[in-house]
Amino acid sequence: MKVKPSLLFTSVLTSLLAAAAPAFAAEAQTAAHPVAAIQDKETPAQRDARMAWWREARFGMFIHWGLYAVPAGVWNGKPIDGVGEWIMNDASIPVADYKKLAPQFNPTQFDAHAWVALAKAAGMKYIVITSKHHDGFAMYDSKADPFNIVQATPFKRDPLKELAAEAQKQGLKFGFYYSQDQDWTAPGGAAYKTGNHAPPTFHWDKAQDGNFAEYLHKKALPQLKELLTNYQPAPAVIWYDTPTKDMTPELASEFVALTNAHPNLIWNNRLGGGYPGDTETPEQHIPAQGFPGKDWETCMTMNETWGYKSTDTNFKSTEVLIRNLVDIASKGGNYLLNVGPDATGVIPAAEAERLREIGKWLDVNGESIYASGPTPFAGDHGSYSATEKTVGEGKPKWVPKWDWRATTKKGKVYVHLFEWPGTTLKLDTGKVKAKSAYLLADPQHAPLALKQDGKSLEVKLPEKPLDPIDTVLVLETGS
Ligand code: JFZ
Repeated sequence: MKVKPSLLFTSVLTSLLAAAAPAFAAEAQTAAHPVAAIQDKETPAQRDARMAWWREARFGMFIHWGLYAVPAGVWNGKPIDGVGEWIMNDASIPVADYKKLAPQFNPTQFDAHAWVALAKAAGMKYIVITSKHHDGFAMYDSKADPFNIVQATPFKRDPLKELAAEAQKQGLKFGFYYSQDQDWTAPGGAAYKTGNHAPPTFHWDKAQDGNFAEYLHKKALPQLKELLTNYQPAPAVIWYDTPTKDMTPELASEFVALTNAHPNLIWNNRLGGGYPGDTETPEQHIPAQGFPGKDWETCMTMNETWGYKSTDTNFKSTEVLIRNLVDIASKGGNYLLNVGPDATGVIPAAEAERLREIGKWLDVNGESIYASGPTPFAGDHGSYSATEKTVGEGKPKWVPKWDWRATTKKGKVYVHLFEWPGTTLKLDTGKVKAKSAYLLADPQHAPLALKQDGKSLEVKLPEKPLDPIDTVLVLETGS
């Protein structure tokens, strides 16, 4: 994984991925992989065709939903630090006790139509939902393992089947997150270290001990096969997570052999075993320069947890969320924004409200986001802090400047004005030559007075922004 130092962020995963996947040339990849992946074999044109919908989508919904929504961040009356879906690990809950949550999980308010309609109202084009997280609980009808929502809960329904059908009905792409490596309730499944859990397994219950390859053969691979074949339409995305060093190239290749049978599938860079997958997955941050020349997707929480936590109300504002979406689009990436439904099956109101507000902005300004290209202007939009450092790594922290961003389409540059410059906007446009200008939120698209003098452009603007968060100025370049 060849990334600029500034893009590195601290985590076990990053270092493991870096160790497992040294920078390699495209031709060398095939040789290094026991099974050549689709990415090793396809032509650039085939890859463009496979990635086309994803590159145009720009905005997706991540859903973390599982048994952990029942304790919702509290165990034995004590609030547990950390993200909600990690409660089993963070509170060292024995396997047998965790499994007792299943009979308590009855999300009768779950409404696939409403969830998909909300994603659609938000302007999202795809959904990725946890089919099994690190706790090993399958949120679908799995014949491969009985610890699942159909067999182990009073709910008995397969919400993923309902969501897949709804997504198709409402025209959204649909995919599965699957924790292929960590599994804290299946013998042999891996566990990342938290607290005082001891190496080499970091298990906290003997019931977790076993053989990793056997776990893969008995549970993870059969479940992946179910997910790839039992759903109509077949999933558009498989989102792997947290590989460990136990995921050798040989073991990872067994996953690749399964996904290779699905030539339209897109999968991320978290399988392990040195397979780069299709997409870079920066988490909880937006890299300063994006990943030029690569497909990438920032995944992010709306508050500070992925899985529902009753105590976490620290929600980002709609303004921050819209600016993040624009910032990401201006660097050519996608935004996979998370919701954490509760144990009754409801997406928290604070999350739904923000999503609807983003959707209202996109209703007017979506043209500047969907299928857009990155900024035509040079330079990173921000600076490295002289005082603040990244956590753990100690590198200067990237501090974005939130004044404006730009996205592009053929013949157009969209200047997203976060800070209203007053009645005159001056821009150093370099090679970009504007022939005319208007505001996207102006239904008349009335032309704005404009003066271009070499590299510098001056546009006359109204006194007030048309949108308090982001008013989009369209520059028509004619080419
Ligand atoms: C992983 C999961 O452990 C987490 O529960 C959630 O599903 C999230 C989307 O993915 O968490 C990670 C993965 C990678 C890093 C940090 C947390 N990382 O690279 O810093």
